[in-house]
Amino acid sequence: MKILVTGAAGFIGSNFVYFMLEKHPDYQIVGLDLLTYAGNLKTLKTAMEHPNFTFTKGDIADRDYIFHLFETEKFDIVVNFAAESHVDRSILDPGVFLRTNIIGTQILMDACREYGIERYHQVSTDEVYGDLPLDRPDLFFTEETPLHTSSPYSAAKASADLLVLAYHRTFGLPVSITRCSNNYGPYHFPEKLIPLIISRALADESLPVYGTGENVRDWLYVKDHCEAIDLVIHKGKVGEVYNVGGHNERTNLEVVKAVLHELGKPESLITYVGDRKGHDMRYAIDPTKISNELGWEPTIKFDDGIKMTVQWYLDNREWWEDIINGDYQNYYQTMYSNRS
Ligand code: NAD
Ligand code: TDX
Repeated sequence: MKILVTGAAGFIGSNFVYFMLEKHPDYQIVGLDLLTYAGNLKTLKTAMEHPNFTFTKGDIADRDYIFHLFETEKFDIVVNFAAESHVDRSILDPGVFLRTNIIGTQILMDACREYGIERYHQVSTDEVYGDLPLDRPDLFFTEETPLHTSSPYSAAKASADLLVLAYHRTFGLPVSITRCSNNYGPYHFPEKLIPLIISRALADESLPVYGTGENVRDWLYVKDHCEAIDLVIHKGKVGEVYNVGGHNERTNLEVVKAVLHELGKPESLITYVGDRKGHDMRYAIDPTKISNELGWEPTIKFDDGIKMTVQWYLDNREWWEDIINGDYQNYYQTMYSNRS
């Protein structure tokens, strides 16, 4: 079995590569990544030493490159993680989100049609459903919840989902989609909430919490997400969407405080800053379908996962210090100055 993993040098893609190399020692894995600001080859250093892993640098929105790769490699399964993934960046500059997240998806699926595959899997997000009100804890996103996006990022992801389902219905492409809640764990880029808080708290710097910090996210340890995708690509029904989440809802303030507690840092570092435009209030996944049909259950509780994550960042300082000492400084200035 030969699997193409796009976005392999990013957070979830790299975790998936390591997960699959261990779980399926007989599979060939080809990791593809454009190595944008979010892609980091150091993340794949150990995978590169594995005889069943190869890496190729390239752009999923480059049709000639993708078609040539598919013609040469003859993949059985394609799992598409490649994306522009940060909501705040999509508010500053939406264009690249449409190109990578929508056109890139189309080009990958065109190559699948041309050269044949057993399964095209799209890694999507709970953000395609929009948000839920804080005062209705009884409401959850199901696979039937209408798409109702808030940011250019989520609009691009939802557009891609529609295209994936259209390629199934119109061309019979064997597709599947997972829509997962917020992930956390090793190799999470420090622009995102949890690694940002860890790296800044360790330097005793202020911790920017948007608005009141009451927004709720449904956190899932990244390995549980990888397990869900592995199940869906092998046992999930073609043409279906599966929600993935572990009923781990936390307010942003609770998350920040949990990280501070693990690090032994004071809550006085918390600084309330101007809110994100269009900021979604609450995400909460109903994972009944994947649980009933495929037997998937999350294995890592949030309290354990956050301990493991903090420990990983303490043990792997070089990985994130290299990032935050580079262009990231300019990013932080642009994103967070004038935010009060
Ligand atoms: P990430 O930003 O860490 O990684 C994305 C990777 O894609 C990077 O390595 C980047 O270099 C690569 N990439 C970007 N544009 C590319 C292009 N044109 N061609 C090839 N590679 C390109 O993101 P992530 O958090 O790992 O997210 C991976 C996927 O999972 C995304 O599709 C995202 O929408 C989805 N998702 C993420 C979360 C989350 O909490 N992080 C939750 C649900 C779904
Ligand atoms: O500095 C910050 N302060 C803050 O309060 C940052 C970076 C975030 N936040 C808030 C915004 C969100 O309510 O924390 C919450 C989490 O923010 P992010 O880490 O940016 O994640 P989110 O916007 O929820 O999106 C994530 O989950 C769904 C991923 O980045 C997406 O790719 C995925 O689809």
